[in-house]
Amino acid sequence: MTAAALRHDWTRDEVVALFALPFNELLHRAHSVHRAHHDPNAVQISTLLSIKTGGCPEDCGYCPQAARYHTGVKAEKLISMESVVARAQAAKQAGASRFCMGAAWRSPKDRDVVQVAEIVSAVKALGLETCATLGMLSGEQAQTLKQAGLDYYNHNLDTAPEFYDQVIHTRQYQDRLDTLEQVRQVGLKTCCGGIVGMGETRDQRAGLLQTLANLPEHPQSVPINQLVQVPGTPLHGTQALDPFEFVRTIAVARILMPQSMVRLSAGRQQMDDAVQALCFFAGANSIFYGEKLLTTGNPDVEHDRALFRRLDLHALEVVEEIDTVHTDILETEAVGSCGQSCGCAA
Ligand code: SAM
Ligand code: DTB
Ligand code: SF4
Repeated sequence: MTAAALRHDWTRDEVVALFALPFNELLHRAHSVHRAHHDPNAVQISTLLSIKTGGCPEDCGYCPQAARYHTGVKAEKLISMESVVARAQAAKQAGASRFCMGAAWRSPKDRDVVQVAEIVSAVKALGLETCATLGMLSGEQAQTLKQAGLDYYNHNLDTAPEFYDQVIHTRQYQDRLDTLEQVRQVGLKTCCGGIVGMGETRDQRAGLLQTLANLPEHPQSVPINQLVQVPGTPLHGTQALDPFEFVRTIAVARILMPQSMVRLSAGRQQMDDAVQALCFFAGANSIFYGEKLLTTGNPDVEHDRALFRRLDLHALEVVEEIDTVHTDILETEAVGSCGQSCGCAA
């Protein structure tokens, strides 16, 4: 399959029809799109750190960091630049190419953004790509972060517009779209996706992906999270999603946003290795790597290394828009951009 033109005019019916394809047909189509745009054996590695944990005033029904739910997460202040840099250094040594910093804010104060901007510059100086997720931003705040060297801003739409008010009541869908617009305006790349397994219908899963694909630009990174059910949150006890429906969601995301990195995000610890393998076949090409997400667990590093070996996957390092392969950490072969282990410099 050759690379197709990017579309921003998907109808709900078209997206629902993709979900409804026979499973093997859907995976074949998604994998064909994947191969036309990406090395099918390369997976980008991001490490996540919570730089300001808990005590959030929002009421997101899935989130252990909302102050109003009794989840056992202790509210903490913004951590020091030294601690972040030490964790970023360790992440780089462990093989991560991107370091993502998350803060449990509804929207940061200007003085918070100044502090985070200093942290971003220090992490960037280590040679890592930087990503931050701090809540809603003004245009000026986005500009401050851009100038500090931030590469990506993560701000998820989380679900379909029509399901949003069943999950979150303290802000509107439009607020999320507005922040994404500010972020794009200053030239930051967007990392934007959502959560599945929150009790939404298939039509609503299609609605999330339709909205993401119809944004003015496809988000460069699309994190697809499976709800991590945390006791004390309103969504704890929601009926779990059929794993094959999760794989379908990844496949449809790949078809709709062919050039984006589709990240198999939260929920991997609860996911069977075989399901993860299907997700990589269906077009997922990015993961969070490291034992913790923000407050919940992620697979052990050793487990992920073994999974990469079993599936012959290698870590992708992105250097100045040119994809190269990270060879030293995850015990992979050097691969030229021709996609083969032939030792060529292509
Ligand atoms: N406070 C900021 C915000 O909401 O944009 C940034 C941090 S927030 C924790 C980042 C994202 O984590 C959320 O948008 C949501 O998609 C994801 N998330 C939070 N709790 C989750 C859970 N229990 N399971 C899966 N994803 C979750
Ligand atoms: C995203 O889409 N998933 C990450 C990251 N962006 C910030 C967060 C997942 C959080 C899972 C729950 C927790 O660990 O607190
Ligand atoms: Fe706060 Fe973000 Fe959690 Fe919502 S998802 S409660 S905004 S930390």
